[in-house]
Amino acid sequence: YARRRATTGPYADNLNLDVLIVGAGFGGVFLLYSLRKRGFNCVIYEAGTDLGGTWRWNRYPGARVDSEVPEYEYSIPEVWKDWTWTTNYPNYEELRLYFDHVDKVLDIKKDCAFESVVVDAQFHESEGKWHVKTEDGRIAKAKYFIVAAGFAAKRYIPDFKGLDSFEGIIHHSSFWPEEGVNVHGKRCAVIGTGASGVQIAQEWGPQTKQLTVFQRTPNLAVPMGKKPLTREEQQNAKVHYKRLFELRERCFGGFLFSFSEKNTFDDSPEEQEAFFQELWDHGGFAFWLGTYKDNLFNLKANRVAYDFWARNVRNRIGDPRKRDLLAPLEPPHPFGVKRPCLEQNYYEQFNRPNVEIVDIKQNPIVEITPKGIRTEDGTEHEFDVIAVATGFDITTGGMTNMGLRSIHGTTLKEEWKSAANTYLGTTVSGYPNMFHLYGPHGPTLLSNGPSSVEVQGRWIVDMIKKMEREGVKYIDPTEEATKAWKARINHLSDISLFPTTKSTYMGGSLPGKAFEQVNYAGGIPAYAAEIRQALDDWKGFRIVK
Ligand code: N01
Repeated sequence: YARRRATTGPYADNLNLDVLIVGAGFGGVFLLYSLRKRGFNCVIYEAGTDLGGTWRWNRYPGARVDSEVPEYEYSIPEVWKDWTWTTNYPNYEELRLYFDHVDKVLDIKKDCAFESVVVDAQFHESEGKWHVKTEDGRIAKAKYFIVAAGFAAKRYIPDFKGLDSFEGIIHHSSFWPEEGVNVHGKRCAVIGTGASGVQIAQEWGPQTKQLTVFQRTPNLAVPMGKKPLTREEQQNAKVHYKRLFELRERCFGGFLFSFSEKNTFDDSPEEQEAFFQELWDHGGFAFWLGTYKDNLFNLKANRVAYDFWARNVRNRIGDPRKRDLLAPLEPPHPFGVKRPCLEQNYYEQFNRPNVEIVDIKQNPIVEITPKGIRTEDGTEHEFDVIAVATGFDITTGGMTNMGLRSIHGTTLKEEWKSAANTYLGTTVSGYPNMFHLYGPHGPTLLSNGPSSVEVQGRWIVDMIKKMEREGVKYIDPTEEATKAWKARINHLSDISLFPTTKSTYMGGSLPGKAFEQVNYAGGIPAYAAEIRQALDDWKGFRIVK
């Protein structure tokens, strides 16, 4: 507490800043580095205890990134030139070491106040400054306020009856104990089969006495293709890095591949099979974001991809009942409208005698009991450890839960109850000089994080530079521009198959949350071009000097 009440430095009360950033993950760190370099006085407020954002919180067993080296890192040469990964898909521990390296090179932490949870923030028009309050009562003022809280800042735990009565160990995937949980010889459960649940199950299968996966919807997971990387290979590849980092911003999802130029039925069935096999063997998201360009638009075409997926996965599962639950012949939803998880040997886990699956769509969880989980059919499944991998108040939750108040006195939480509204996926009307990134209405969940963050981050830096150059006190996006952007977000989604399915793209699992697209679905290159336009002529902004 004494440290937080310092008179100078990032923990000081009454800080007066150019820029206050919330979040010390990929986005916040990039902005601190970029703005500080240009002479702005910036501080990061971070709820956690170190850099790394999602990789500090998501330390559940098996947590591993789903973008391949070197997609998932900064394009900053000082950072990549001396950094070496051990594998092409690093785990959370290695990503934390990466952030230690980033700090060593860019000296980030000296301007970070950790364990600083923002509870109230409002822009004061007369002063032209944000007043931001933390949980422990500190106040900071800043001309610019940047929310870089990420898409997974607010975890979602279903309101299961009896949740507190469980006598064993129970944790949400994004709040796993730092010291881990010993599951050897234990009876364990995983609730949820998103990327977190799949990764936990894959890790626990070989370790536990008994593992039960509670599945509501099958995850249409695809092979990760994880392999070790040597220092030499990476050194050799680094001559191409500059070009690769430019290339990733020209690819739809900010990965190093884009959709094919072809539609599915441009190819014969034999050619389709060969193409899918090539993507499958490549591993990673190639089978999703490197496939035929009509896959996410044409249900008939999508079915061809689904059938290839199901054939390949079903071959890996011995038990017919488990096979039908994990990879049904009829698609639970079109392939790729929910983000597929990258797996290594997820499906093989279900060939182990100790691994079971319960279909909670047919037989829902009715309560958590002192001994375990009771399902509708009356069975009480007994456990020592339960992992709740039920996701987040996805994408919008970070912004709606930090006490943001508009200049009209309304709260963002109330305003966004029925629908999120932004302009360009970086600003919100009524919240002048506030920018957000890797959140609502950006490419976010449809993209590789660092690519999105750098595109949006550079735009924010350029906007702030332009404002300073032109002596602007504040900017506020207009209602009209906001409506037009919302229409654009909806249009890009409505022409695709995304609205067919409830998913993290369409607002997520949280009961009562609006069913609507919360990502820009037109891809990173189109997004970058659209937001650039507003820099030329202030299009869509009210300007106050
Ligand atoms: O969460 P999710 P996540 N009762 O929302 C189920 C990314 N990520 O933490 O599909 C029972 O995806 C829900 O079922 P359903 C990831 O890509 C990336 O896994 O709604 N079950 C679903 O199975 C994603 O964008 C990485 O029917 C309930 C699961 O819980 C985001 O983070 C690793 C339920 C939630 O899945 C979140 O992923 C981890 C209920 N009441 C995460 N409510 C990598 O980089 C929900 N579910 C590898």
